[in-house]
Amino acid sequence: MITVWGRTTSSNVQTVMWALAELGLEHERIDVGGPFGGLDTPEFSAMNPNRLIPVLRDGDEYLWESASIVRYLAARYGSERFWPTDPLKRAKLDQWSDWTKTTLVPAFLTHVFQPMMRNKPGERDEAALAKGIANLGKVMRVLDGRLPAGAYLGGNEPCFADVVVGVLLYRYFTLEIERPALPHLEAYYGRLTERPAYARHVMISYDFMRAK
Ligand SMILES: N[C@@H](CCC(=O)N[C@@H](CS)C(=O)NCC(=O)O)C(=O)O
Repeated sequence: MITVWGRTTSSNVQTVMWALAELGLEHERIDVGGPFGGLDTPEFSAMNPNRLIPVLRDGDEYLWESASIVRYLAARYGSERFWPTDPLKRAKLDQWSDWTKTTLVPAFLTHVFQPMMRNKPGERDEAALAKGIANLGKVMRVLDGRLPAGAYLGGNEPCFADVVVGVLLYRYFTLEIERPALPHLEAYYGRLTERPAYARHVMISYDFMRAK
C-alpha cells in the first residue's frame, strides 16, 4: 500500500495525488502540514529531514520532493505513454519538469502568488509585484510557445511532465492578475480542467491562504 503524508491544499501534495489518480494507484493519505501540524516531530523528520510535505511511502521506502515522487511512480507503475522508455523522448519531457521547479515555481509562487496571499491589497509592494507579474508573463509565454499541437506535452495522453507542470496552472489562471494572451496554454489548461483527477486533486480553493 502507498501512503502519502500531506494536506490536500498543498500544491506539492496535489502533484503527487494527481499522479496517483492518473495512474490508478490505491493509496491512503494522512493529513499533516499547515493547520494539521505534525512536521516538527522526530518521526516526521526521519521520513523527510526537510520537514516538508509531501512524503510518500511505498513498501518500506520513503520519498520526498514532489517531482521526484512523480518520476518514481511513473517509472515504477506508469505505461509507456506516461513514462517513455526512450531516453531522449523522456528527457524532452523531463526538461519541463525541471523547468517547473527551477523557473516557474520561483517566478510564480515566490514572486507573485505568495506575496499576494501574504499581504492584503493596499498592503503589498506593488512595484515588486508588477515586476514579478511581468516576468511571469514572459515565463508562461515560453511554455505557451512550445506546447505541441497534441493535447498534452508528450502527445494525446498526459504523462508525468504534464502533472508537474499542470498543477500550477489552476492557481495561475484563477489568480486576480493580468495575463498575456496565451492561447495554447489556455487551451491546455482547459483540457486539464476536464480531467476528473485534476478537478478533484488540483482545483482546490486557496482562499484560506489569503491574509485576513
Ligand atoms: N520542493 C518541495 C517543496 C515542498 C514544500 O515546500 N512543501 C510545503 C507545502 S507546498 C510545506 O511542507 N509547507 C509546510 C506546511 O505545509 O506546513 C516539493 O516539491 O515537494
